[in-house]
Amino acid sequence: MRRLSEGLLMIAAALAMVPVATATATVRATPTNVDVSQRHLNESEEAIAVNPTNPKNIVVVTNVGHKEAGLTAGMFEGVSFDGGRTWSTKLIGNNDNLGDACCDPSLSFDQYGNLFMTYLFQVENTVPIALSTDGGLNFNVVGDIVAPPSGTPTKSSDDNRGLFRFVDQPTITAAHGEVWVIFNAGGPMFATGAPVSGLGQVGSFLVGEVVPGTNNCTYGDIAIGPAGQIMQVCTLTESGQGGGKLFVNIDPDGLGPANFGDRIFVTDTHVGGFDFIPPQPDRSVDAEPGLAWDRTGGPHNGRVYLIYTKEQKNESDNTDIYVRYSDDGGLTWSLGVRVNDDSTVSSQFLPKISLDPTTGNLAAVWYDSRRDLGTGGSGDTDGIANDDAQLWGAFSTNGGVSFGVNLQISAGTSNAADSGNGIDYGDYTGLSFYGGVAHPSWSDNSNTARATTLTAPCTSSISTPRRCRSANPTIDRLSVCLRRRGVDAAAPRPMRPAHISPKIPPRGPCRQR
Ligand SMILES: [Ca+2]
Ligand SMILES: [Ca+2]
Ligand SMILES: [Ca+2]
Ligand SMILES: [Ca+2]
Repeated sequence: MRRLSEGLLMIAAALAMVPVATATATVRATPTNVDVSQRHLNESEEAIAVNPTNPKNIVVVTNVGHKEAGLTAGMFEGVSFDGGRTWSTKLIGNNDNLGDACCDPSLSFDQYGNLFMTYLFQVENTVPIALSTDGGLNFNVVGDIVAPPSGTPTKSSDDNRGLFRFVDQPTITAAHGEVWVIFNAGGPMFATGAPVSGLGQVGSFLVGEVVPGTNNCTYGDIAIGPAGQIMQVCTLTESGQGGGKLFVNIDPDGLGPANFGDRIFVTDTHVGGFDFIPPQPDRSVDAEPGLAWDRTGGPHNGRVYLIYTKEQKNESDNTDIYVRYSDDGGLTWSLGVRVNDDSTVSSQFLPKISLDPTTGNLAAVWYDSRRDLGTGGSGDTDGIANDDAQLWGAFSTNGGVSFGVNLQISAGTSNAADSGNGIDYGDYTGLSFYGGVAHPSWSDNSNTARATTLTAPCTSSISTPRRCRSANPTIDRLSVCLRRRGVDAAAPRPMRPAHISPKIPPRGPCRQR
């Protein structure tokens, strides 16, 4: 987060165990939601990761509202060894061995069972890398990414202004014997990686490099391809409600000597860096692009997926979730496939995508206001349309060509403003898909004003139906079937000059993201 104030929704880390069926869709009931945090204060911005060497081992780390908790630093952590049914919880980064953690946790397990975490400090403009080799029970800092030595080539002379003046929005990804972290370094994106050869065997991080053409491009993700190549995505610009352009850059040899190449334009989103929508009225949203790269060796091996939010008409608040994919390493991209299958003009926002490394299937989750028409009922807390939300999700079993009937994952309906924390749900949700089970985590205040971290062991069986042949179609599902899935087929628009916005000033103890 970084642009942060206090409080939020209790995070319900919903572990959605969602085995993906292959036949006609059978959407089961909303999965059991598990309140991971069990705190009576706010959490936001959930990271979640499933251990591939023990899929019953799941870890959630979130922001907490510091002021309301009387804290100066710290994040919430939940660790499960029973597939998410029960959790041991504690605060970390509260001036313990992880230092003064502000926020913005990002987690990634690798194939050895290493759990990497990055986050932001309250004070220092460096980015810590922490490692756990016991399934999240204990972390130690194994790296602290600092500004490169003066004079380090950055490929693009315009991109090194204010380097490490602040740091924001770090993301970490580990796979294929590498671990990579990327973050906004006070203007441009800055990336570095380290080799990993086994449990606890992590080499030194590279000096790091500025990613070309990424000044004021942020809020993105980083992914590792089947050959060890690296892709980053970010969204221009850092601020404002208009514009919204997604770019990717590729480092073709990962830890090898080649640097990230020039940026590649993917699509317009109409979602600015701080785009205000009724269900996220205090914090606003960005397009929150995310990546997933298929390394399975299966039929779509090498395909890289990009999820993002698009506002249909700029400032209409009708945001939708789209996925595109590339089969040539990011040079060209498919048309966007709309993931949310509602027929409303409500907001869908803060998407997350995850690829099951055991199958290549995709899961996606997002907050969704489709059931808040302002007419009461379980989807509306206050008689006002499009200001309440639930967590919804969908699967794709055909390489992102289409997504299945959407599933309501959160049992309750949340109102972000009611949390009083100033940053609503924060800037992202969590999702980890492994072994046919998707584990989302999100902020939820459906039972209290504060936001708790929920997870939902989902045992629903859903698929990617192309036909309406359900045995027990509901009205909602019929409406899905009667509507053609939206395809974002608009031709790319000519690029406008990048609008360089003034930086968002610091707010509160944590600076703006
Ligand atoms: Ca390289
Ligand atoms: Ca907009
Ligand atoms: Ca919408
Ligand atoms: Ca409402």
